[in-house]
Order: sequence, then C-alpha cells, then structure tokens
Amino acid sequence: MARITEVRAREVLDSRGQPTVEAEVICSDGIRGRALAPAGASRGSAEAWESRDNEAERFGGRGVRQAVRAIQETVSPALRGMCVTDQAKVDERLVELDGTINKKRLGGNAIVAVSLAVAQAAAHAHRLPLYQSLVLSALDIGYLCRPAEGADYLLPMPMVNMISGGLHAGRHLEVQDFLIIPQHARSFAEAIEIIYTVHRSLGNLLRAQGYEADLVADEGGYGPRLRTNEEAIELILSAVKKSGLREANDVVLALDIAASHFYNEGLYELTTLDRKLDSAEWIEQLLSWVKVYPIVSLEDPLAENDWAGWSELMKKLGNRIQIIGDDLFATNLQRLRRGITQGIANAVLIKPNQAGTLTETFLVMREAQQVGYRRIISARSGDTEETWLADLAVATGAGQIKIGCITRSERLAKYNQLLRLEEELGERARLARPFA
Ligand code: 2PG
Ligand code: MG
Repeated sequence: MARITEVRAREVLDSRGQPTVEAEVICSDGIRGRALAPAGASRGSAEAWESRDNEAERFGGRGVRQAVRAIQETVSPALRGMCVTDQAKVDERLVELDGTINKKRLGGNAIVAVSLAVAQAAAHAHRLPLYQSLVLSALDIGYLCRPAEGADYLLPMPMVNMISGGLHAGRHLEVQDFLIIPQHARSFAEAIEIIYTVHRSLGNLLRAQGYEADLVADEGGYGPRLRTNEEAIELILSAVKKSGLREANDVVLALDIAASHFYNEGLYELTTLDRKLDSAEWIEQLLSWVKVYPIVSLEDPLAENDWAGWSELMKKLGNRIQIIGDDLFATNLQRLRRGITQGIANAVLIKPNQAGTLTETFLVMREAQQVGYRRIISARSGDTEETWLADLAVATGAGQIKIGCITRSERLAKYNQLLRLEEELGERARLARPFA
C-alpha cells in the first residue's frame, strides 16, 4: 500500500501567464503524482478562496508563494503516512487542516493541487489509467459512475466556445461565452470534426467582414469587437450554414452569460444596448433569444444573488432547455442543495477548484445525480497543460464537458486526451447525446 512520504510544491505559470500552484505527492515506493491548480477570471463569490501573495513587487501581487509554503509546511507533514489511494480520507484531512468555510487558511489553489496530485499518485499506485482510478474514489463516497445504458463509459458531449466576451475578452460584449454543441455527433472524434468545420468557417466569415480573427481570447475562441450579443450569435449561425452543416440540427447553441459580472445594484447593465434592465426585463430579453435562436443551454443567465430571477426563468424555460448554475452554485454542496429546494436551475457546472477537493466535487455530483440535475465538467479560463479534466469527465459519466475552443494547447491537451480515451475504450464507451 503506497503511503505518502512528502508533498512538494512550487510556483509555476498557468495559460494566462499567471502564477499558479503545482503540487507533487511522493510516496514510499517511488510512486508520484503531480497536479496544477487552474484559475478562473469570472469567479463566483462562494468559490474556494484563491490564495495570492499580494506583494506588489512580485507578479503584480499575484504570486502564490504563501500557498506553496502552506503545502510544504502544513500539508506535507500532516499527510505523511496516509494511504495515497484513500482519496476521501486525504481530502477530509485537507479540509480539517484548513478549518475555514472557504479554504482561506491554506488556499483553495493549494488544496485542489494537492487533492488532484493525490489522485494522480493513486492511479499509479493502482496501476490504472486515471479515469479508472477516479471511478474507484468516486464509488468510495457513493457516486455511481456508470449509469450509461449499453456501455461501460460515457464520453462527454462537448460545448465549445466560438466567441468570447465578458471578462474573457475585454468586456466588448456582456455575454461571456458563445458556444456550439454538435448535438448529433456519433463519436467524440466526429464532434471534433464538426467543431473544426464551424470554427474555421467562422474565422473566414469574421475576416471577410473586417473583424479580427487571428487573435484568441482566454479560452481560445475569437474575441472580435462586435456591436451586440445578437451579432455574435448570428455570425456563428451563418458560419454553421456556410460550412454546409445545418443549424438547429447538426449544431445548436449554448450561452454562458456569467450575468453576475454586469449586475449592479439590482440591475443588469447592458453597455451594448446602453440600458440598465431590471430582472424581469432581462428575462424577457433572454426569452426572446431562446425563441429566435436554437439555444439549448443557458449558464448563469442571472446574477448569483438574483435567486428570484432564477426561479422566474426556470418557471418559463426549465422544462425546455438546460439552465446551468456556475457562479450560482460554485460547485458547493450547500448552495446546490439550497438551489434544488428552490428549484432554480436544472444543471450544475462542475469545477474542482471551486470546491477545493476532489471528494467535495464528487459529493456535489452525487447530489446532482440523485435529483436528476445535469452535470457539466468545466475547465477554467486560466487553465493548464494537464489532462485530468478529460479523465474526470469520462470517469464520472457526467455527459457534458466545457473546455473552451479548439486552439491553445491547455484546451487541446484535454480534447486530445478525450480522443485517446475514445480510442482506448472502443466499444466500451459511447458519446453522450443529451440534446439529441
Ligand atoms: C466559466 C469559466 C469557464 P472562468 O465562467 O464557466 O468558461 O470561466 O474560469 O473565468 O470562471
Ligand atoms: Mg460560467
């Protein structure tokens, strides 16, 4: 049985060139595991705390040496001797050591890096690929990983960023993420081909209309200076048509509105319209988009504290489209439970670094699964070269994944890993088609 002897840590950089935490777990028999913490730009207030040094002279205050020290001085001695394959116990110890409600003492970025490094080391100890080893840890806490009919594993349907706005692209547009879903793809490889076709066609269209199409936003999509949110949607739909695919048939749309970030004193501030809308007016706007465009999923359509608005929107759209809480739930069990009781969404975005540990992430997924909420595994806008997110999606049979666009290698690392897993699993896996 592999026991932890030491946890090392260092400050490295993420995909935005910002410092992040890397943890490395070392075990008695030479087994090791390593992981990096991702980081969001549009964060929910209930997320695990991100520790930053705030020393202006280093990395503009964004250094993570305190988090690194917390791992070296507090976490490493406390985990020594623990069995690396007991993810739940290790995570429980991490939560205990921190002792705060939002992981402010050690830092959520320190904790998630350690929790994931433990998962990597556990996979080596089991001599299993990560996705299989994750199944074991999830089962330990009662999350049933294999609800896929007719297959052992479910590959996730991707929702893929094409155009970015909001905090990911200089706030040109209010909507943060304009995404497409190749809803009828029969395999992950085919999904990628469809995405490629639309992405390329959109680039040509943007160029032809004089928009910037050669620079990429935080998540690898285009970030052109468009005038309105509708223009972004229409450009994507035109790109779909021009590429020979059929809108609303081959490709449908999803929006991550990240509404908290333009919500101020009870109003949605739409700079593109030069208007401030109250919750009811903003909901009307959303309804009109859903009526006109083939939108099947809305993420954070309302601000994280506008619960009355969420509940109103759910009444109007909840039985027709997917309504995802991201900033709203922040992969936090208490918030998800409150949301379920109040019926304010029907899906939850899953980001391990919002929760802090892998075990807490599984607990949120288990809760969602029990009440029939959909689960969408998601990368962060500041991500890393690692591939564990793909394994997590396959292990948990979540059914959907959101990684960003198909440019920038921190995104491709995960897409390519899913292609590998699809090949490895062959007949034992099928692509989830939650919208078909
Ligand atoms: C989101 C994510 C990913 P961030 O809002 O869903 O798109 O962004 O990591 O900045 O929170
Ligand atoms: Mg979001």
